[in-house]
Amino acid sequence: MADQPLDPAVEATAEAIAAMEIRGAATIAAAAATALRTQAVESTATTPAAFEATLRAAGRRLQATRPTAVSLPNAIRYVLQRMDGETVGSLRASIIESADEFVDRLDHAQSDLGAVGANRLRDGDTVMTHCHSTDALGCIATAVDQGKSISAVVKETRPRNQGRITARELCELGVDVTLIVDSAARRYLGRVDHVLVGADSIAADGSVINKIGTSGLAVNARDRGIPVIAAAQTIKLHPDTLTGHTVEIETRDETEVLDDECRQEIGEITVANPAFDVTPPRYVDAIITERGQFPPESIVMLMRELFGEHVCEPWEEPASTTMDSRGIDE
Ligand code: RI2
Repeated sequence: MADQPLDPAVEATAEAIAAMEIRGAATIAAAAATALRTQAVESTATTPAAFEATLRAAGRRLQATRPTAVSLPNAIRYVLQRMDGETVGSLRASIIESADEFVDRLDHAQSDLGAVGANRLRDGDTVMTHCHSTDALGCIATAVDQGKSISAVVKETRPRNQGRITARELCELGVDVTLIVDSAARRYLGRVDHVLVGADSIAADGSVINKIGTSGLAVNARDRGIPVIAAAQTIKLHPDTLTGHTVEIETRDETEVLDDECRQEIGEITVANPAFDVTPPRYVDAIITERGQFPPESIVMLMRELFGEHVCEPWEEPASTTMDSRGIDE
């Protein structure tokens, strides 16, 4: 069966995710689902098998862009698992419907999660944030909507400084913001009531995989007696960890840390740029999801309920590609 070309929108989305022009776990998930939808709408495949193969190829292209945020494969799984039909038209309709449904569920999940998270925030509280998380900001936005006065100490979050995005968005909400460099965090922990972070993946043991620097912040917060909350929609739950797999930590280009000119001035060194780290569950007080608040150790119950025992990878080619599921030779 000849490969159908991927739609340019899929390629453009994949490149934008890899370059972090599209970033943030939930935003990446929505972009991937939307790209699959576009692939379905624009596909020129004339047989059901060719259409399915192209959608799977699009899924693989999108999935290969960033390895740590499980919202990406979870989004692709949601859409491709629901690809169903006997004709190209009905297959296309099933992808459009499931992609739209996925994006709609994301929006609802974030607002439901925000309502749960806001319950933890009291009028007059100060929150310390790390990186930029739409789920974490959703909690603060809801608390502000409820009339609570919230202040924030916002970590800059080297090397890409996503804390500045957080500072700007919190400012727009009317939150009083103090921006600090990452190394000032311990000094300011004594002035905050909560550490509130997002997540790129949650493992079955309750570990929180989030932007590099989260684990050190959580250890310091525990030492100071400040509760650590991770805001994470259930698309951040990593099903592979139910069967013993670990979460791959993305390593990004060293030029994010040091430009070529600086590097040449310093001399021959190794520059390491891991994008994420793992915070063990003992440093996390609560994981906030759209299904409620969970102690990290009990998140595995929710994962089993949502994913069951068997997690499929619908972007992979079936074992035999010489004949499609209707028994038609390709
Ligand atoms: P939301 C981001 O990763 C941050 O680590 C953030 O905590 C996480 O995604 C979750 O984002 P990156 O894409 O889904 O900036 O809460 O590397 O927006």
